[in-house]
Amino acid sequence: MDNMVLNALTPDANKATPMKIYDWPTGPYPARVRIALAEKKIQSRVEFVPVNLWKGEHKKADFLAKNYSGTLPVLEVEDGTFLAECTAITVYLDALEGEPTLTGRTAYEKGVIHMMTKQAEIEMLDAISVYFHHATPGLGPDVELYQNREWGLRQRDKALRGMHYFDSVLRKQNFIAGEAFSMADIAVIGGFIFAAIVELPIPQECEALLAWFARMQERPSVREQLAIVPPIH
Ligand code: GTS
Repeated sequence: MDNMVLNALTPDANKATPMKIYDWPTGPYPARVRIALAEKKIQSRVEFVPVNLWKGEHKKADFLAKNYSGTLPVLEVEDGTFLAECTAITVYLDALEGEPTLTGRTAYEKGVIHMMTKQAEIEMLDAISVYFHHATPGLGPDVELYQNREWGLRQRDKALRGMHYFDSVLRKQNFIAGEAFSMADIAVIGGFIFAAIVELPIPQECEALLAWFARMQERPSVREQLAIVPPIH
């Protein structure tokens, strides 16, 4: 095969399209992926594409073609296919390269981290998100086409119970999913970020949870992300 044909067939690393992350930089869910990228030190492999939530760009047809659910973040991998959902994106990024491992090494670690990440979403982060969209002005009348204040307030209370649950977890172990930092810690940090945005204070009696969050802020990945969101109280 002559060189010209060979060159046409061989992927050129310098010409490879970088991965893209469609997100909104200060958003609590995008923060999860940004923290994961910083932990893995692979931010330079990614180009960030802003999608303006406040203008409802995530509900427009061209974005829905990337993610049916119309939520951020979305990862576009080098071959042009899309991955939505923070957990799925983090699993993908974690498998690429680098330390620390965020999604576990053994079968048991992987299972526990997945479970605790899901609980962080159900019991805290997603509940705060529902509170934001239903019981506050949320993204504004053009985007929030249906609101149910009662449902939002119930979810706020659920999130407060979730904070007590994670406090009880952290009274027995140093990290959300055991004795190592993981994707589950990042999901609860997302909850703290959303709590700050909606001005929902973490109950002072959740001492283990607050002490854990102070430890989390010693990590550069977390500090850098918190620097661009409202102060956490
Ligand atoms: N389960 C999804 C995930 O884990 O990725 C939830 C993603 C999500 O709700 N993202 C927010 C969103 O798109 C972004 S942000 O609020 O954190 O900035 N919200 C817009 C909407 O209309 O729900």
